[in-house]
Amino acid sequence: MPKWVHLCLVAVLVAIAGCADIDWWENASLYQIYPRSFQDSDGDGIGDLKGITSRLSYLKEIGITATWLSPVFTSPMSDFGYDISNFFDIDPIFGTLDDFDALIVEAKSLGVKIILDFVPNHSSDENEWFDKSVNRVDGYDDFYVWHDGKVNAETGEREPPSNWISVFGGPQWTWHETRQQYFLHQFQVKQPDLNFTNPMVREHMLDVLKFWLDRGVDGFRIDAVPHIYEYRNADGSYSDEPVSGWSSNPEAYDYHDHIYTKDQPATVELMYEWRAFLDQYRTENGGDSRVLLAEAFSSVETLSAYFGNGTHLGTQLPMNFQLMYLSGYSTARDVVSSIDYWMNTMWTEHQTANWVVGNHDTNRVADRMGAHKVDLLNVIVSALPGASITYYGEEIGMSNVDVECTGDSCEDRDGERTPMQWTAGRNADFSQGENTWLPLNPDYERFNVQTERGVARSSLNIFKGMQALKSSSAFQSFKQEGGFSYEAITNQVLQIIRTNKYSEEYRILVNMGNGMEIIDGLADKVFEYVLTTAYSSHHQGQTVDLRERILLMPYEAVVLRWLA
Ligand SMILES: *[C@@H]1O[C@H](CO)[C@@H](O)[C@H](O)[C@H]1NC(C)=O
Ligand SMILES: *[C@@H]1O[C@H](CO)[C@@H](O)[C@H](O)[C@H]1NC(C)=O
Ligand SMILES: *[C@@H]1O[C@H](CO)[C@@H](O)[C@H](O)[C@H]1NC(C)=O
Ligand SMILES: CC(=O)N[C@H]1CO[C@H](CO)[C@@H](O)[C@@H]1O
Ligand SMILES: [Ca+2]
Ligand SMILES: [Ca+2]
Repeated sequence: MPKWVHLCLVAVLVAIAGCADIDWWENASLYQIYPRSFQDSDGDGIGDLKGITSRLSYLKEIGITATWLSPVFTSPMSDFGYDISNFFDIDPIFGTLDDFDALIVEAKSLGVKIILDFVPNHSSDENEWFDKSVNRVDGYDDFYVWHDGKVNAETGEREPPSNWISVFGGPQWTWHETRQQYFLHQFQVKQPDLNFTNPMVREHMLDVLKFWLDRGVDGFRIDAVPHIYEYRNADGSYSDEPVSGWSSNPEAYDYHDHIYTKDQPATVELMYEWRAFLDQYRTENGGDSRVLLAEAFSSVETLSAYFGNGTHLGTQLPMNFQLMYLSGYSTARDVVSSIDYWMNTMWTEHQTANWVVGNHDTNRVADRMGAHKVDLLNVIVSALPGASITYYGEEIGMSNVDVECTGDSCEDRDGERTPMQWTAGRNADFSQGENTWLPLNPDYERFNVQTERGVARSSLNIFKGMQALKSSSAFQSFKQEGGFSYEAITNQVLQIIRTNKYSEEYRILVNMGNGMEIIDGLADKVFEYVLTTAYSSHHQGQTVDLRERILLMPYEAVVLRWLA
């Protein structure tokens, strides 16, 4: 049985505002830019803000509502900007505050929203706050998580307060000679954790949010949300975390079950606090809703609490990574399970959905699932209700590069961070310089924006076609009359149906498998092909009688329409 979800009914019960009103983020097409790799404007081989500004019209072209930028703040770049030394400024690598203001002006004139990456889980150890805390400057004493450690009863030696292991491996506690205490760092040593139970820390963070809101940003993507709080015993000591059984390496993060350092209940309250702050800001300053995206690799139940609990609103977009766990072997039934995992909880409780396709920490779809499935995933996320979140380059089918790791400036996540492929020209037009900070994928002469604009069923044109459908009346109506359904009609064929009150009906069929599929008697109507992918033997405008049969080629996706 298909899973039909009639939304108007639910929405009417929930919101007096009525089911026709949806806020911009509810069905947004979001796009993540990794600033080092999007566009270089000054020839140093590293992408920057001026570069992004010069490419914003491209986002408009492909139907993007809002883009979120990985960190551009001042940083010693020990973790590529996820270690912030000044939350109130732009790193010179990326430009200046003036460049940022110019970016906002251009974005506003194009109608593309800008979301900034916000990294509250820690600061850089080169941040002046840390320096003040080390030296116990009045008010900053408790800004970070300090502890004397404990004394080993047998040896009499000093030991860290607990056995906690950092996300990148090795102890979470490091001794600080000057202050003569341990400090906590859930990530690198150069990333000391802030003490979020300290109201002054929270106030400083709200100052940061306000600073960027005043400069015109539309929201924030909050990094590493589950790691914000740690559990401390009433007597100020810390308990050891139990062995998880998932790893045999005692130095590895997975060696422990993180019951004291992840998903602490106070995290949810912090999300409510920030949401209230953004809503208040909007009340005072007008404009569209400001949004929070939360990066949280947590259970859907935890994400549900982030979204809100009935009395409090939280992050509008707790990011849904389910589709990122699919592999090359995933069948249509697997896709349905991934969709179910979210819909059964988040849609049922909050009528909200978002679908992340990729990010800067995970292999690209072409590598995770295979190059022939890039378009399939792009079709699926646009066909599902809610917001889609695309990592730059996925719309043209970019793939990972085997980056050879030499020196300390590269790491294993570089493969999916290579420069954006704009044209078949030198450096793919990413940079006019001699070298680029990471090598370009040698396939850029084939997979690039300019070339793909001219190829009828290129990844780019399929992406654009799906964006156009997503914003069309049938796809907008997901909270109005009508609804949508999804099911695996065979082991390998996924069907998504979208209908609206104008009696339009769309059927999206996706063949995840490498075999041809023939489906008999799927519906009692004749449909028209409105979009077909590269492996398809049919073209836009042709019709198919679903009372008889439809044939799907391996890895083919089609969008069919029936008009009463
Ligand atoms: C965090 O700061 C508060 C002061 O606001 C203090 O009571 C608490 O002990 C500090 N926590 C840690 C772990 O240092
Ligand atoms: C929602 O969360 C807040 C803050 O934790 C809490 O005070 C409130 O009671 C919760 N409401 C419900 C309905 O659970
Ligand atoms: C979201 O829906 C609105 C209408 O409610 C529509 O105008 C807009 O284009 C849709 N956004 C996207 C990205 O599809
Ligand atoms: C979940 C996670 O690891 N999030 C971020 C928190 O901070 C580290 C270190 O800066 C980042 O690398 C992570 O992306
Ligand atoms: Ca540059
Ligand atoms: Ca923390």
